[in-house]
Amino acid sequence: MGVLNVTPDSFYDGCRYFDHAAAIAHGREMVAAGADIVDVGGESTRPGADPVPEDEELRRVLPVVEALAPIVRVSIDTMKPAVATAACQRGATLVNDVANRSTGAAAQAGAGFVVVHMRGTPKDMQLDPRYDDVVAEVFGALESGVATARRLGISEIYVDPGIGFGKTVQHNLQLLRALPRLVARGVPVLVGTSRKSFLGRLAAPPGAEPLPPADRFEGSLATAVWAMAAGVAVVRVHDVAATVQAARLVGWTEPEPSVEGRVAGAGVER
Ligand code: HH2
Repeated sequence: MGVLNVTPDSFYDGCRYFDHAAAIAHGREMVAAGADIVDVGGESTRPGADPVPEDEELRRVLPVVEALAPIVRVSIDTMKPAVATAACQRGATLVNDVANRSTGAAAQAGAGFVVVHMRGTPKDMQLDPRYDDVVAEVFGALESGVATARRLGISEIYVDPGIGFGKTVQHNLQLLRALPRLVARGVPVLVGTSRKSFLGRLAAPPGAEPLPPADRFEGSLATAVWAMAAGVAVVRVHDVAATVQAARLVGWTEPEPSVEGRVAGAGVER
């Protein structure tokens, strides 16, 4: 899943694709690079972000959804049911709402739905996130989100532990370590770590400032590969070409030959 933020203020790609033509061109690039889904968003959910009025969000995303839907599966990244509905009318077939407000809109549209865990709102989620047992609490919340989505008749459902959405570095790491257990619960898992701030903190040398988003590529790829190895169904990334290459290397996107097959083959060649 390639990230396409039609925003002036997203934490990594803000402003780059705020112009519709630039956004559509980048969407096409991601498709050419191997993205199976393009996730179009018109409102940043970075920590501290201010909400965007509905009419402005619609203005940002709808032309982009409409232009890309004929060539790739489009998901709509929104916290507003009305935006989800309008995007589905323009061709989006997956609703990705980190606030889980759009379950009804997704059901009404016959779209798939991503149940995401977020503690609080983007404005306040990183102020002082606390859990007794982050893994148990996140898994529990996802389970009840899935139950709601199923009750409304949605058949294609993903769960996402919401890396960075009301979580400390340690919470994020605990959730990443627990991915195999989340996968084992049977609902396809989607994960987004791409360029997020915990990677900048973890990768910085001791005592140094956290790395900025531009320097978080290696951490993004490493965690995407970890997620693939854990068996997730979808990774949400900014760097599609590199992630697709990594997916091929570990045999994630193609069932045959397996990783073992490739390793064995390489051995024969040597
Ligand atoms: N992360 C972001 C936005 N949407 N959706 C899901 N399901 N999972 C995520 O981890 C996720 C998400 C934040 O990243 P980005 O879109 O790059 O930034 P911004 O919110 O600043 O636009």
